[in-house]
Amino acid sequence: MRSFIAIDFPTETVERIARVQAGLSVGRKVPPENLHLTLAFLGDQDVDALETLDAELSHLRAAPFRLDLAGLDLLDSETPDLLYLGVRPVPELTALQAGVAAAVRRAGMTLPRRRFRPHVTLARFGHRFDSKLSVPLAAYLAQMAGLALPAVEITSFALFASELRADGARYAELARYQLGF
Ligand code: 3AM
Repeated sequence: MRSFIAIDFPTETVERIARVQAGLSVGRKVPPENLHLTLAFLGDQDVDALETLDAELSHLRAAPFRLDLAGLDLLDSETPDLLYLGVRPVPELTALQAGVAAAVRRAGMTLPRRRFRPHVTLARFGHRFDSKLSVPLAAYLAQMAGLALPAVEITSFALFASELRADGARYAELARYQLGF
């Protein structure tokens, strides 16, 4: 099962993010039910491995925190793959991600080597970025400059399965973990 660990958001935040996406006329928008902040991408895992991981994650102790969703940005501005909402780094998020990564390793799984860059993907443009998208994208980003969303209280995170379908990814929550001591 293709799986990952992520923070998802309360309905009010999802609705606000969807309103931000509504102004975008290009790219494949992430549907509201898929909006998340990835803490760890696990790739294909069997049920036994996920059960071991579930036990590890159940023991994780991390503090709830307030997350500030900052401005919009493009991953690789020349030929962007995706548009994302930035996240103001806070020590609690860094500590949570480190704790999750340690739990994943204790469960015998390996993590991608890339550095953790917290973000919420809003839209994808595909590997062959079409330069015709540049103008509408630049206009959209200019219109959205200074975007500020209300801070969101993060009180849990979850383990998700991701099924890749022709019409996009379908996520299913496998387990949820409350933050707190
Ligand atoms: O947080 P986002 O939506 O940017 O891109 C995938 C998505 O990230 C990422 O895991 C999240 C849930 O699918 N992902 C997919 N394949 C990956 C890989 N091989 C990956 N991250 C790292 N390595």
